[in-house]
Amino acid sequence: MPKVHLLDYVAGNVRSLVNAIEKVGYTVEWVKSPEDVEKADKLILPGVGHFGHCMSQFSSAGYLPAIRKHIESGKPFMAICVGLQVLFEGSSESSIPGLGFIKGKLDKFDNTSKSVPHIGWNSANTSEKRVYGLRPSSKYYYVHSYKVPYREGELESQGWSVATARYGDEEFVGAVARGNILATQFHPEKSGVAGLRVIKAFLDGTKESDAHGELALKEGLTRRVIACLDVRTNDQGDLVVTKGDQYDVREKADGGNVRNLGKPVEMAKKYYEQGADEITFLNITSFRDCPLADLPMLEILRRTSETVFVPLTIGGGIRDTTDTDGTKVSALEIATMYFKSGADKVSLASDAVTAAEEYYRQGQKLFGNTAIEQISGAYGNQAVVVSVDPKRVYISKPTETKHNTIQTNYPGPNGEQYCWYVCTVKGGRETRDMDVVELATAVETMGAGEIILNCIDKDGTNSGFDLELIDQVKNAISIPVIASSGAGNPGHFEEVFSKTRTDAALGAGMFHRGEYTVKQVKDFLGEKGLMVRQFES
Ligand code: 1PR
Repeated sequence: MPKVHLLDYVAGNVRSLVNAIEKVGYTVEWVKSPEDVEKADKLILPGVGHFGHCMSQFSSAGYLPAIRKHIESGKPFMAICVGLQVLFEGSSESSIPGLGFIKGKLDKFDNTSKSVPHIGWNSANTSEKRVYGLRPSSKYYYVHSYKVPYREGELESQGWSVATARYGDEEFVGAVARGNILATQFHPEKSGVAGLRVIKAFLDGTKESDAHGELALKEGLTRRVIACLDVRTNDQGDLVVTKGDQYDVREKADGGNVRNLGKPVEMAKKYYEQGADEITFLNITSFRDCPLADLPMLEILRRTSETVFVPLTIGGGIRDTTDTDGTKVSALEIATMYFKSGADKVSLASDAVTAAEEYYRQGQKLFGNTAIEQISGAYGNQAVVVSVDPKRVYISKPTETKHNTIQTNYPGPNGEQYCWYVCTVKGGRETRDMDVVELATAVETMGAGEIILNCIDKDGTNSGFDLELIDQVKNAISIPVIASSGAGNPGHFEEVFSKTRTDAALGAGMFHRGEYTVKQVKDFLGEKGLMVRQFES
């Protein structure tokens, strides 16, 4: 098989990129030192995390002259995400200058009217020719807070072909190509078949093809539909996808066995092929008493990332831990194991609540020692999700509590008109004196990039999402929120997208029980005029 060289300078999920390259018929050779760059014919620069961190990693390892030489020699060069960003002159994210191959600077998305980071599937519109297999009708997976603003004609006058995307009212650069260079702000390795096509076109050297008269669509971000798999070992010791009713995963009949809905890797693939925009795995029992290196979720991620080319999130048990042999292992080290196995994001729940309690105890000061700060510092905010497990506490009037309350249209058992949402830990088994607004704002400050907003009252009820909860949290933070718990039919997805400002919506039981497919949900959203990405085969 023909070879491509990949620069091994970043932490993060490079496994998916390797899998994607292999999928299109190439093998990967790692570049581990500047000398190795000379051996490369085709070179790919992956990128995650912070602009300045990325540039300083480069220069301290002595890569800059070697990369410059490779590019100037005219050999094929591809850069992804932060890889694209460092080709520019600089970014407001850092005072360290970029490589300056392309004129222009990055700035941050405006978060006054939309969530930042920009996470999800968006366009890469090219105006005339189809560049490296990019199609105006396809969607690509983006995850970033900083962007190159698009100003018509500016890059084109320097000879670049430009693909653009729109987020809110901001138009930005999705990809650029010129001569031997292709750089994408989106992650082609996470963009399903559309992304694989771009990687293949680059590796095959197919720079341009006709656009076949497709219209360049100007719309932006699609509605993200996520399939969530709660995973645990059942009483027979098998790893199964399960699903609780208000977090109770044991059958009412059938001897109280753990509900077994299928095998994690197979089900993830099925949802990918139905068009799921992301897959989330929650390890709901954290597999106690197992050496960390053997964590079954590592194997699940490795296998899933071979066939599933959309973002994978893993949650459960991400906290400072003592291994079975007594070795202390930090949450950051556990997260690193997951990223290396194919995860794009890690999700923290109980540990986030403990960290938030400490944050308030210390007078809302940060010391850099929480798992959220450490993981987001190393891998970027976009890699850290906090999964929140709240439940309703009803009260007659707001003065009964110091917590953030709402007036509810669904009164409590004694006709209470108000409620607040208490945070829980350990899968809902313990409550804490903290409300969901306090938790969400604290973890946003610590560097979380996204919230999975579960709701214990709604979980497994098939009665729709808790719109009041989602409104309360959306009004408090500006990072993206994934609505979770209660989805029972496609109409519930339409409802949450049209009545709240949620950034994504997640379903579990209705998919696992085979009541609806992800495709049916997306078709329904499409019929209702909401933009979705459809699976490309
Ligand atoms: O505390 O960091 O070890 O993380 C544990 C993780 O496991 C948390 O994210 C927590 O939400 C999850 N978890 C723990 N126990 C359970 C349980 O069900 N017994 N599952 C559990 C949470 C909630 C959702 C679910 C939606 C949608 N599952 O993710 O998939 O509610 O369900 P639906 O569409 O069928 O209504 P840590």
